Amino acid sequence: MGKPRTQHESGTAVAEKPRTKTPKQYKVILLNDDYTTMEFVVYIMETVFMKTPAEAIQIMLQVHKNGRGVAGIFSKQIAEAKIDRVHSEARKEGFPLKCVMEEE
Ligand code: TYC
Repeated sequence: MGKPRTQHESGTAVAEKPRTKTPKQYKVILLNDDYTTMEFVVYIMETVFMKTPAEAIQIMLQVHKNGRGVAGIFSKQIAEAKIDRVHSEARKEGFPLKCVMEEE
């Protein structure tokens, strides 16, 4: 589907400015640290980001080796909610685990 077109005075069809915006997407990036256990990171990947056990381990290892990794891509509101959940569950367990969001 193309942009809506309007008939200009000249007779030439010109594109209208779009009236709706496609919502921006945000990457949730998980950061490595030396204190959070691998087991807890895998648990977070499975429960907050709905990864399979195999995917959860793969992402955790990627973050452990490279310092950061993408946990998922979401709308702003969902990304913020997931980050809050990760931080509150981690603090409850005494882990410094941190994640940040980046516009796609
Ligand atoms: N580096 C941590 C350890 O060796 C494991 C870890 C992985 C921590 C990923 C955070 O986002 C993270 N226990």
